[in-house]
Amino acid sequence: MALNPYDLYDVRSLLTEEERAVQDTVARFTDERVLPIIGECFEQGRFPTELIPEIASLGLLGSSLPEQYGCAGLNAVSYGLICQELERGDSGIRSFVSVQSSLCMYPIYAYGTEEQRQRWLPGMARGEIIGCFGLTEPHGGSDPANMKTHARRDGGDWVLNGAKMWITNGNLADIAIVWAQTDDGIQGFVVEKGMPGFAAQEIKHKMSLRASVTSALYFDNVRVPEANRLPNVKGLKGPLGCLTQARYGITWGPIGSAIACLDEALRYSKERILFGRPVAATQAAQLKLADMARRITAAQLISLQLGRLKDAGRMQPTQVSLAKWNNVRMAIDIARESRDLLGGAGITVEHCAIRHALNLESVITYEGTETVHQLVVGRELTGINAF
Ligand code: TGC
Ligand code: FAD
Repeated sequence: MALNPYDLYDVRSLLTEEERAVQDTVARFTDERVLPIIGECFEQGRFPTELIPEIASLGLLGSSLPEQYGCAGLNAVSYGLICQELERGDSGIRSFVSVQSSLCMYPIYAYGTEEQRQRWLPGMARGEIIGCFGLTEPHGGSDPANMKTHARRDGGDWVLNGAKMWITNGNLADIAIVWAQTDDGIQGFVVEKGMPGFAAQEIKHKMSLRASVTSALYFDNVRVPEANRLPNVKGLKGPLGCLTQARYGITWGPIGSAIACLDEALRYSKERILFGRPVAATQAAQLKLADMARRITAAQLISLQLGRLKDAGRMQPTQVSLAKWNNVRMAIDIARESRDLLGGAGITVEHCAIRHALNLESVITYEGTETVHQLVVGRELTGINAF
């Protein structure tokens, strides 16, 4: 029996029935709703907000959180499959879901009070309240410990000053999870759109993640009530704990981009006749295609095992770093190689390879650059901190 070229090790057979159903549902959404419009959205530099209600009704926002907050209560592997199928469409759609789920709903759930959970999570699951996550600052995102944004206690309120840079969903968001230095260490605050002194400015002229909103956030004496402080975490481990959740999903997402690019390269190279035979009949093309399948297979197995560890409560941040590094590197290399196999046709948005390759330039940078993750693994091996 012929093997599935996008799943040579039949990783799907390791999934439960529920996990397969989740994957199929999101795959259908990507095929029917994302792929027909995404090239144009990328060209126009537009995030398709019209998809938000459907994304929400499929249960993709905060999908791992409990049902009592209006969420789907799915396991980590299902969340990974959601990321994979969305990113097969575009990294911008997966980014939207990652930020809402892992970087905004998760900290409210994990670090917030019951009142805060009830106040925000059900509306966020319905897609009626959109969040963004402000950690990175203009002077250097890799080193968030050097945070300049600060919050000063003033009576019953906090007064925030500072700026955040490169914030996904910034101009779409109704609330921002903002991390700020205080006299008592780094703390998280829920800043609401419209609070005086809070402004978001969209970053234009991007060549990557064009179907995603990216913004700078500014805080000029923004008065935030104590009720909007997330009380159950202090220190850098607060935002880093959210990053572990989001990075986990990002290990799966680029598998989707890579599968889309392999699919396109396979189809194109079988149809394109050069020197009297299909490009796919040449040894050079087959080496490239085989290498793509090899790397996708390894990435699928890494993410599935990572997901099983997460569901068993045994996943370690270093394991996430290794997977994020490996899988994004795998996908960006495959996207570039696929673009090459398409020749000149590969430079237009009618084909997906260049769009994925350009998007992955952001994915390899955000949520910890490739270098940051390599150094995390190096520190684990040697016991020496090289940052
Ligand atoms: P260190 O000072 O040693 O540790 C501080 C505390 O944090 C704990 N910790 C973690 N907790 C959970 N998850 C992790 N991954 C953690 N890493 C560390 C640690 O145990 C400690 O706790 P405690 O109790 O002892 O205080 O910090 P470090 O030396 O490990 O960190 C250095 C470094 C470089 C790894 C870290 O600063 C880092 O990861 N930098 C990269 C920053 C980054 O990734 N920013 C991403 C911004 S958000 C984003 O990009 C969203 S894009 C989303 C999209 O569109 O999809
Ligand atoms: P820098 O930290 O200045 O890094 C510059 C270079 O130095 C990199 O190559 C890096 O690998 C290298 N480097 C860093 N440390 C070392 C070292 N010790 N040794 C050797 N080399 C090193 N942030 C948010 O908070 N929220 C968001 O929603 C968000 N969304 C984003 C969306 C997009 C499209 C992009 C591009 C970024 C987003 N980010 C977000 C920011 C992202 O997390 C940062 O860009 C990333 O953490 C890197 O920070 P930086 O851009 O300041 O680069």
